[in-house]
Amino acid sequence: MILHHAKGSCSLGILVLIEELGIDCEVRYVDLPGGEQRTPEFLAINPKGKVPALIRDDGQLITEWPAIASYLAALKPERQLLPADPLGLARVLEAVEYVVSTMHMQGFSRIVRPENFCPDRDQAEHVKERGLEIFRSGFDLFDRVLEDRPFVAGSFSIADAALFYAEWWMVNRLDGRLPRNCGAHYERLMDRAAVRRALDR
Ligand SMILES: N[C@@H](CCC(=O)N[C@@H](CS)C(=O)NCC(=O)O)C(=O)O
Repeated sequence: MILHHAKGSCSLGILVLIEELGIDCEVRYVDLPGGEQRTPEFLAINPKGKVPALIRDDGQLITEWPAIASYLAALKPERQLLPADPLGLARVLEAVEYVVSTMHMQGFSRIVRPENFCPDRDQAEHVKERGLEIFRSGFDLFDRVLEDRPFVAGSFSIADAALFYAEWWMVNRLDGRLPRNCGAHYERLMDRAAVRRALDR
């Protein structure tokens, strides 16, 4: 398998899962600030021009964070990173969707790419502020979830890898202010050997 990955991007969460699951996977780095994702060479790999992009050994491409994470978890069902029971499955997927669709795509994207939301440059600060509000309210929500448990769905799951990449952004790319339980969750993840290996790759 090959993971097309960019350091400091949401594909960090996928790399965490690859390390957690012990999956043999080559990592190919994509230079997002340099615009490599828009080159004909990369678009031939992933026409969406995004990371993460996973290529199976048979050449099939899998895109979209929730789909890649679910696929990887399903390769090692014994690890239960995606619960088998219907309610547990729903809880994990609703958390993943919220991180990816709301916190990332509606919140963080407004902060780093305000021009994608409003072409008027005068409005950029307003768009960024709204993005930060959305991003922060996501952490407030997870902070309540994490009040009585170490991981989003009780035990470690793909939802924790999703929340981790958002927390990593808050700590390393924004002002670092995470509410108490999310801060503890971030430290808990940083203490995991698999997470350290993912960050070192
Ligand atoms: N919906 C996609 C979002 C992926 C995404 O936005 N990736 C960002 C990095 S965090 C990217 O590749 N950005 C490059 C660009 O938009 O030019 C997913 O869930 O995988």
